[in-house]
Amino acid sequence: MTPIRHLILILGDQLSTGISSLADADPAQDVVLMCEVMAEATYVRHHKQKIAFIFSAMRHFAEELREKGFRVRYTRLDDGDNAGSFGAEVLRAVADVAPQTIVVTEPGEWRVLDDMKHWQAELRCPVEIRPDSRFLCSHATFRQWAAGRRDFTMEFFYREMRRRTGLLMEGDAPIGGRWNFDSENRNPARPDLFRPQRKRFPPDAISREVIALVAERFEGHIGRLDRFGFAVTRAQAEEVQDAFIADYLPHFGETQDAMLAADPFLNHALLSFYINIGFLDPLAVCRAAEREYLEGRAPIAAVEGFIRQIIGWREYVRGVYWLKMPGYVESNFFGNTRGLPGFYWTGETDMRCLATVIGETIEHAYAHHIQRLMVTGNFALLAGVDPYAVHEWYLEVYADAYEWVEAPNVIGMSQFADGGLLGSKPYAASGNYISKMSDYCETCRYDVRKKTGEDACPFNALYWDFLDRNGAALSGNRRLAQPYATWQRMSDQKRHEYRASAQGFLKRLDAGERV
Ligand code: FAD
Ligand code: DLZ
Ligand code: SF4
Repeated sequence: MTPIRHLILILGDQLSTGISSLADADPAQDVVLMCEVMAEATYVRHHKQKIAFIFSAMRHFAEELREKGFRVRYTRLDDGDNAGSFGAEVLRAVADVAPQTIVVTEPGEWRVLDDMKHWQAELRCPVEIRPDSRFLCSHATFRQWAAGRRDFTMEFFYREMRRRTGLLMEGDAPIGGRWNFDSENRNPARPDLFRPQRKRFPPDAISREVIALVAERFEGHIGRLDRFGFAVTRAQAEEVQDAFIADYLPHFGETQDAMLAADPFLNHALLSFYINIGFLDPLAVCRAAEREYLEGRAPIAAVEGFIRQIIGWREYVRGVYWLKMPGYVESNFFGNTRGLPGFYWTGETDMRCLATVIGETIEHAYAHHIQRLMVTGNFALLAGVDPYAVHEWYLEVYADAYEWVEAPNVIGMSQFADGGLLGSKPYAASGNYISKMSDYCETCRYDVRKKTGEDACPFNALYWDFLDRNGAALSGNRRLAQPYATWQRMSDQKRHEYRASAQGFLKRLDAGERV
């Protein structure tokens, strides 16, 4: 038998045939290794649907590689000799296959890269870790962009990315004369009975087998499995992309910040799962969106808004993650210590907004951006929850969550725990914002118009208490000058009522009472 040249390790979020670890792969000389391992499924207790989605997608991808002629060594979670972690599985494979070199594309999470860096010495086999070329901005380019810069504003990074990709550009100038059309987006919630239903894929035999495995092995994890409808092959993910481009993209911006109890998805793309796992290429998705504008089928505001999320925010948060890790996830600007309220695991709260978003999260392993930011994130921020606990929750419950993208969004954008690297002010808001952008308040047991007292929307007093509590850290922030001036203008009595109302609520929360 010819000796094995490369043992190519492909991780669960590297399911792209164009991935750098496969760039020079030769089925005659190389072996691909894929493994379902307990360490990855439990380092945080991922949502059941997330585990099922990743395992099913991995199994389908292994089939795709086999059809291309590759030898794939695939370890299932329930294989008797499964060694339980990436390192231990690679060790087992090296002993069996004796490759000349182990080849892997750099992982998306710092903890995995840190572990991999020891493999060469531990396994006594050369390990080649290749850059992940699926991202448009390399670590070096981001470091260069960030070097010496005090203002990390995403908008400036985004403009660079527009220039580099040529997306929506006319020479050096942005198409339409502006870089950003956000002012034309973001309308409040409006039901649209004609919005097409989202595509769901009934589980095939592979998914059914995986779902049964997950139900048995991960019973205590959050989430329902009976609603599983994820695309689990590249072809299915492309169907989701095509449906988004045709049916939802033209209205993308309009409802970007809206929330409706009867419609968890509105015009959102539902593509993050597939882009993050490697089924869809981010640049190709953006080119497809750009084509819709160029051929007159979608307005510039919608297409620019969508492209900005991908070549702007997505690339930017990855850059920040690798620039600031390993310390970043420990950031705690406000020194918050409260535990995450129990209702984050059950949705059992009288606050309709939180009950709805958490309920949808349990059902779909998905919530859209503004739900994550302004409902679950906003509440945790106002209540003073330890940002690390908030970070772990987000990493567990969303099927698109990997630390490189989740942590900057949670620690930075949502919890302001990095002290303002990502955002110039905290995304803190009273019930008024949620009331304006959603229909949740209409059926809530709390009254959004009441400011204090037992029946008042808890977000109202918590908002002022948050500003008051963190005055030393925030009152110098120019973007908060107006709310601080309003707080100062209030009578002592009014301020006392807000504080007492917030403290009463937090006391009930800490005592485990239903709130
Ligand atoms: P759309 O709203 O339709 O946006 C289109 C695409 O743009 C997304 O598919 C995604 O690829 C990209 N995108 C949009 N916003 C962001 C962003 N802020 N950061 C990175 N990419 C973005 N996104 C994740 O992929 N994984 C996470 O774990 C994650 N955690 C988040 C936690 C919080 C607190 C917040 C506020 C945001 C988080 N996001 C995360 C970003 C965003 O909410 C999701 O990307 C989006 O909801 C995915 O759904 P969609 O595909 O329907 O996105
Ligand atoms: C998230 C996840 C889970 C739940 N399980 C696996 C697994 O068993 N095998 C695997 O290769 N990848 C898994 N993943 C994705 C990894 O956690 C991800 O590749 C790393 O965190 C690096 O981003
Ligand atoms: Fe949420 Fe307050 Fe509205 Fe109730 S009234 S849904 S708690 S914002």
